[in-house]
Amino acid sequence: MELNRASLPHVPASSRPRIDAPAAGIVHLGLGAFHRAHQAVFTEDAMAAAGGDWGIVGVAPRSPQVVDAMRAQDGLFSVTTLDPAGNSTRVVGSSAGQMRAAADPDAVVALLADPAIKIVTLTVTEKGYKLDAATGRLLLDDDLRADLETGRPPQTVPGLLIRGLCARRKADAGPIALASCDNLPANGHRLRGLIDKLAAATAIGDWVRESVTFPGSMVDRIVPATTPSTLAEAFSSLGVRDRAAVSGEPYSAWVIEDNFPAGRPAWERAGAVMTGDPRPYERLKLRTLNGVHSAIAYLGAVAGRSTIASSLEVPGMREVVRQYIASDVAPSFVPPSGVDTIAYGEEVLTRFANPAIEYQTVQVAMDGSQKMPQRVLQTVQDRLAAGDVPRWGALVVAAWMRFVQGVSDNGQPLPLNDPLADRIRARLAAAPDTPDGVVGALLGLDTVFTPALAEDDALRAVLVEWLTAFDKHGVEATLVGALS
Ligand code: CS2
Repeated sequence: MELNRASLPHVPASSRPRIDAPAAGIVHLGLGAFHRAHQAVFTEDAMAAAGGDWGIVGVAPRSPQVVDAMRAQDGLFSVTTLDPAGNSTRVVGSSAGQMRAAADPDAVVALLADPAIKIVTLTVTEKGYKLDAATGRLLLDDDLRADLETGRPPQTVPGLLIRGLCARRKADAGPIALASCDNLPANGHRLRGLIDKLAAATAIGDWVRESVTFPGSMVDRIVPATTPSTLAEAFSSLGVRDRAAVSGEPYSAWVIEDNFPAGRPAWERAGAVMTGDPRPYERLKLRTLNGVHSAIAYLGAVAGRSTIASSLEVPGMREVVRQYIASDVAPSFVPPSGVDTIAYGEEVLTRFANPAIEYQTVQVAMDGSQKMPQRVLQTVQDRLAAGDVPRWGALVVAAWMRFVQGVSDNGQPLPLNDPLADRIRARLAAAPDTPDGVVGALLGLDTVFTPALAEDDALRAVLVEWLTAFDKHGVEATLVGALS
């Protein structure tokens, strides 16, 4: 039997949705596993506690699979919490429709112009914003230009949003909040910056200033990609088949800037923190959790490990990561009041070590050119500006430089899944195959490294030292040797 509204009586009562089919109030762009295990759950709990028409219409940019699966299941899907003390599975009932942006962009634009829709949330990954990762400035590439300058159905996220906002203004459908839930620094400000810039080229600049807000947020939950074992676990808990099942760790957090001009779900009733300024939390999370995640992913993948938890078992790994947090991450910013970055880092390591979560190193490693700036390079830059050469931060940068060369220490291929893959490969191919050549080639990626980093001789020298050690001894022996 398949999961759908008709089969719900067969699902254990404690796993059934907490609300009935809600009317739509939110459009979510990026219907991936993270959204389903995070915003969809918070929003269901908020509606269960305080009501409201905040059903979510989920828009998948491309992939038809999740849309087809959810449609066949009346929008229902389950989330299994992977807890070493015992898993639990619940069916989430906050969906109010599914769409595919690529197949039907006009329907998405029409929805953005519907007065019932009051919020757009986004999880479109770092690269979806078309920003220069090093500076945060808009990158007007060919795709985005075509969205803006031709009448073609929009194919980029900024193009879709601008088209939707123009339609909304024309329909006089009222104010709306666009809330980025991606791991970008000051994500609300970045989204506002890019929409302002694009809106200025249309006639809606004034309307956007008056009617559109860009609440920022810090989102946090480790949600591995769905695998056959996720589906099997959902089936055994629910007794019905769920093709859209996801799983996640027990921990879940959302800190959101409270700036929703047309109202919002009572997310605080679901455990979210509503605040005037989420940026201190974003910085803490990006530099500590995500920075350390990327560090473990690159070092672990090169050392031949497939998951984050197993990478933590590489000799020297935990200690090196602790040194990175204590010596480079913690001194690089002021944490939110009451938070100790080193203690937060320890909690993060415990979360990463959860044996039930098989988070692949290559999943975290992908899109490094888009992730490294806010996760690691800003930490490095702040340490350099304070007069220190961040040895451990440089180790993480060197690990990325080692990873993008494409072969692990045991000779296995490492996938370079990155929007800059061609540029990275071309630069490496044109440079001498020496640590010095590799460092020089990659520091020349100007949308990754700011001039302050690319031109820093002390940093360059430490990067060359680490790469030399990786080449000579491999990652494992380098980590152990570095601690002695
Ligand atoms: C991870 C994040 O894949 C990645 O890049 O670092 O998705 C991470 O799991 C989440 O940000 C945790 O909140």
